[in-house]
Amino acid sequence: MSQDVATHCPYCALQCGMTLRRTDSGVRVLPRRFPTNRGGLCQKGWTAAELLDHPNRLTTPLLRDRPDGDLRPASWTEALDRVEAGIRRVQTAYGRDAVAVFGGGGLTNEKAYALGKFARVVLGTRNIDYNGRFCMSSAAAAGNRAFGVDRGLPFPLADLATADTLLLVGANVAETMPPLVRYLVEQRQRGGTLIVIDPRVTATARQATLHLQPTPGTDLAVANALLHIALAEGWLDKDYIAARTTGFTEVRRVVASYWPARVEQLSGVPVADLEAAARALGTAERAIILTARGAEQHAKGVDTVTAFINLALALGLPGRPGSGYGCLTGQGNGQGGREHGQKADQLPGYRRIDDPAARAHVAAVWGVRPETLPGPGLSAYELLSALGTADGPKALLVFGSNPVVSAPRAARVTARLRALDLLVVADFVRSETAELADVVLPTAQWAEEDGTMTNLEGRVLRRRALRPPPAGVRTDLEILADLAGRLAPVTAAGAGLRFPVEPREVFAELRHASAGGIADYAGISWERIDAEDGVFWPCPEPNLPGSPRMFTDRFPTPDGRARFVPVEYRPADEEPTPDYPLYLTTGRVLAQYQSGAQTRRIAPLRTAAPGAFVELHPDLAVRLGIDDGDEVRVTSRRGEMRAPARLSPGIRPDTVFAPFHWPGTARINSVTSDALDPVSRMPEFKVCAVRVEKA
Ligand SMILES: Nc1nc2c(c(=O)[nH]1)N[C@H]1C(S)=C(S)[C@@H](COP(=O)(O)OP(=O)(O)OC[C@H]3O[C@@H](n4cnc5c(=O)[nH]c(N)nc54)[C@H](O)[C@@H]3O)O[C@H]1N2
Ligand SMILES: Nc1nc2c(c(=O)[nH]1)N[C@H]1C(S)=C(S)[C@@H](COP(=O)(O)OP(=O)(O)OC[C@H]3O[C@@H](n4cnc5c(=O)[nH]c(N)nc54)[C@H](O)[C@@H]3O)O[C@H]1N2
Ligand code: SF4
Ligand SMILES: [Mo]
Repeated sequence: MSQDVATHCPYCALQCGMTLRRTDSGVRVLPRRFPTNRGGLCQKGWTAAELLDHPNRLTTPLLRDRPDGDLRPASWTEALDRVEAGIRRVQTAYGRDAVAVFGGGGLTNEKAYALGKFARVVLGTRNIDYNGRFCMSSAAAAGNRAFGVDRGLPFPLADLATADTLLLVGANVAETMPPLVRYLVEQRQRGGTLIVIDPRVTATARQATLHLQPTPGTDLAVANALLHIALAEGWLDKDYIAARTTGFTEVRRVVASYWPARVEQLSGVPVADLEAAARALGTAERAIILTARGAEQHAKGVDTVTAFINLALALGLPGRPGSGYGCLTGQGNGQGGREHGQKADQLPGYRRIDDPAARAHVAAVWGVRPETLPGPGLSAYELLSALGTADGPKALLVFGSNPVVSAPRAARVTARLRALDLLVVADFVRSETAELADVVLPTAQWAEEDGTMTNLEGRVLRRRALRPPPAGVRTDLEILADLAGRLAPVTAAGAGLRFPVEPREVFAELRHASAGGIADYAGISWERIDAEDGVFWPCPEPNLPGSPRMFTDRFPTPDGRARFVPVEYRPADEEPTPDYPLYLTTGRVLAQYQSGAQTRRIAPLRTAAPGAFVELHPDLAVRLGIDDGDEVRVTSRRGEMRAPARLSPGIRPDTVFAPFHWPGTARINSVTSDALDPVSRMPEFKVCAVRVEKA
């Protein structure tokens, strides 16, 4: 006997279509054709079901009785009693903002929405933020500034294959979104040019027609140089600039000083390569520029993305067929997770929490008075580093993140988590963050609940349940409803608050809450998603099509035009010194996902990627007396990590690289910088100064 359900992978933003098959011997993954993955899956997708019945799976709440004691199994009543009492105690002693919430971009739209609502109307706290701050916040801020909207790709993924020139900046899609590679192959088979900008010869860079290899943190200068050259050569789209944009004069003035020889000095990219890249972009009929974390996770990430958007606008790309700028979003619901209210400054529908009209609209949907809604709270890293301090939050509820491994300057974050009066973690495994918790609440996995996700194209799609959660496990929506039932009567809003546990009901409410907002889901229904292979937002009316292609005739800014913003290069927050002479950059490998809480538990993935490593150039290794496989220590001003050396001639000799998927002594986030972008508050994960030595 078997039963099938058509759903999507639990991991990244590509949200590959898959079929889950339930048989007597367990759950199997089968590939499924969907417009994005066209039947492809990566190794993480193939093995995703292994966590469903894994021995590490949590099926009972866990409680810690004494700060130095161990976690022990407990009943739900006991666990929720503890959470309720802890929250009340903290609120009474320190006020409502002292209870904070940390969410995740892997949560469904329904859960992200419910979590934001829970924080604002049940807890009454301004302090809610999420791991998306570590992920796409710089591209989001730059997109809002230039286009008046932030949607990862403003066009369907399939457009990539038709671009004459495709530029990938800091994106290693061959490892982070493998099924996407087929579009790159198709693009080159049609005679297209693929340009990759990355300090390493990655699996993606190996496929490129042209690879630019800058020092980490210099992409902004590279982008300004590309625009400088395009301007000098007369490749700009003057009509487009005149008709569809504002602010070009100032950008032209700024890029005038980014002549290629100067940018070669700044970035290490040869003049000839800058010229070749500018020519390929400037003379293409159709060109697409994409950024990902390599360009964005910097203390100047917003300005770096802006520099690439300026280039795209000057070439007249956004809104033209087969052309444009886009950001490759990261987590499964990286896009939707930032639209529905788990960000410190946001209300559902991508509304701003400091906008009186937005507050009035959302308050009406929630049945509360607008003045009871808190204002903007702390951003993710600022929130984590304030925990347990005199003015900071004393209690934290975590849903869908593992900051002990993934936050920058993680030793400090871990110390802050330990200083809390109450740490509650909802998860399905004992993540490194759950290990520190006072209360762990076992929650359902992706194959056990319905919901919607919004993929990297802004396409809202359906996650479908194959089976109910195992006995003892509750869904995140049930947990929030349980807590709301216990705590809501003490809020100003009283008992009239609704916290449905049925995802479909939550989605119906989300549609109302988002109506009229930037990310308008009002016209999207689950039935439509099923019938249309997903619906692209904005979609304000049930009888209107969604919006696969944006900006075709106007931008959602007050005057309908896109905005150029002049941006100047500045060095990384921490440049190498004699004591810390090397650049460190960080990122991902194919077989592990994020903090690794899920994928480190899956045997084939553990075999494929058993542990951290430090990638360094053979010339550098000789200088440091390091052989391939030697245990090395990487030290920054904040801390150290150890892992085996992996020699690679493909990395710059002034730069080392480590993946961030592992905890303990192999945790690279013990080393990374906590410098933040002034606009997005994105941490500078992608560059800091380190020393490397044989351990
Ligand atoms: N296998 C796997 N896939 C994933 C994930 C995962 O954890 N594992 N996570 C998902 C998520 S949430 C995200 S956000 C995406 C991330 O997807 P990507 O952005 O593709 O992943 P990263 O490896 O973080 O960074 C990409 C590249 O940036 C380069 N880089 C480092 N510094 C710089 C720089 O200063 N400039 C430039 N131009 N490049 C630089 C790195 O060498 C790296 O190859 O992946 C998603 N997919
Ligand atoms: N050095 C360095 N650090 C980085 C990055 C980098 O490039 N370099 N990248 C950053 C980026 S882009 C990101 S996105 C972050 C991600 O880092 P994290 O936020 O730590 O992401 P995950 O490892 O996916 O953590 C998700 C946790 O929630 C659990 N979980 C999954 N789904 C659900 C759910 O539906 N409900 C609940 N309650 N729990 C769930 C999982 O088991 C896991 O423990 O890391 C950031 N950290
Ligand atoms: S590319 Fe992303 S969505 Fe597709 S199977 Fe791999 S992890 Fe899953
Ligand atoms: Mo991410």
